[in-house]
Amino acid sequence: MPSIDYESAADVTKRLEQRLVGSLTGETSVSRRTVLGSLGVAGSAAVGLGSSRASASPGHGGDDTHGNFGSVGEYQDLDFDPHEFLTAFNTGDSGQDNVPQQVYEEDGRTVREFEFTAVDTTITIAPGVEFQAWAFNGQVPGPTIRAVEGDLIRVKFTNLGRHAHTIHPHLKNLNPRMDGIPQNGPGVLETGESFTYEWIAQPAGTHFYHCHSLPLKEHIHRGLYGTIIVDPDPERVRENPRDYVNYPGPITDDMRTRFVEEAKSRNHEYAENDAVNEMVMVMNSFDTNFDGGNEVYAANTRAFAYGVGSTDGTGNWTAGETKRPIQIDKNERQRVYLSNATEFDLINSFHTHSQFFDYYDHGTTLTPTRKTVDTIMQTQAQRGIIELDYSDHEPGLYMFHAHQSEFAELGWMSFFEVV
Ligand SMILES: [Cu+2]
Repeated sequence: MPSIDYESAADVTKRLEQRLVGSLTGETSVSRRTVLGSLGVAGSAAVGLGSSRASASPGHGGDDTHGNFGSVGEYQDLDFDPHEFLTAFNTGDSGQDNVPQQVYEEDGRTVREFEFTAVDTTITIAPGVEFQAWAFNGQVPGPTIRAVEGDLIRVKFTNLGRHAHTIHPHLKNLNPRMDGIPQNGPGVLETGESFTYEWIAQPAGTHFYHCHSLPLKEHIHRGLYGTIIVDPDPERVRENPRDYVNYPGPITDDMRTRFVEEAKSRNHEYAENDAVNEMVMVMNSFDTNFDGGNEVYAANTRAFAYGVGSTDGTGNWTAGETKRPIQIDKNERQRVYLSNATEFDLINSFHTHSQFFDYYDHGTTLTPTRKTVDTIMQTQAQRGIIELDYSDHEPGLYMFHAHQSEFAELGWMSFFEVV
């Protein structure tokens, strides 16, 4: 048997997506069991896709199941691109067009200022499948904020949604007014209200922000969350190396030098960081029928967005193709900032095929908290850094996905394309 090739990878992506989309668009009250449990039910539900075919055959086997797929093969809403989002860091200096931002000095401190709005909007979570979301700057996940340890992050927030919202950051925050909960500071912001949050970027690591209005799970599940990356300051690392490692022994000069180098590789203002391919993945989920359980899972919102679509097999993707693996250079160090924004399920996970990786829990240490593992799990709001080395691997497709296997079948399945 050949190892996984483009055609079979595209086929498995297509089949899973077809089954998921078919069930969701055909049955308003579809449960995840419907998708996972019975292909027969999924097949009959596919009648609702807008096709006149009354007998869409059940999932596996028959080639004709694929012929019906073209109408929903592309995402309709192209405003949000999971592939662009993957590497979109808003630093104040540069970032996304829909995130007004600037960087300046104030009282000897670097300020990174961002304008956030909360809006009610419709997002696309699978081809032809929409979800009524509440979203920061119109997108789910919200924009990724990136600062350097010790900077001031200033977020001018205006609520343009129909519900009351806040922004609560998972940072070490010394001022209760800035905690973004209903009980402190400005409390919840009603429609049309504004508040400027100010947070010191600390500690270094991968962090999370989300709306903290009640009911909390609904405000998070609807889409009001995102990632804050705090780059370590190499000079602070040189002075206080112990703050960045779980290591009780003596710190030698060699170790100190190594930690400083590692910090530079994490800091977007240093050339050492250019050598690392950095990505942001937010594991999320959608309860499309609001029954308290998720029907769709994804990394960065769109089910199977990093699966395999049509290609010529050499990494050239058809124009307009929205479903494609994440292409990486095998000689480049790979770093994933991963957070878990999944509601209704206690944990989510990340598993790599044919590969082991280092994991830095919360990203707050410069040495791995787990070394050489192929699966990690994160509870809600937990996050961390995953670092991968594909230099030994042959070029080709390497799958990664949630290893709650249900989540993988319901959208959280992806590939790296190593070139
Ligand atoms: Cu809210």
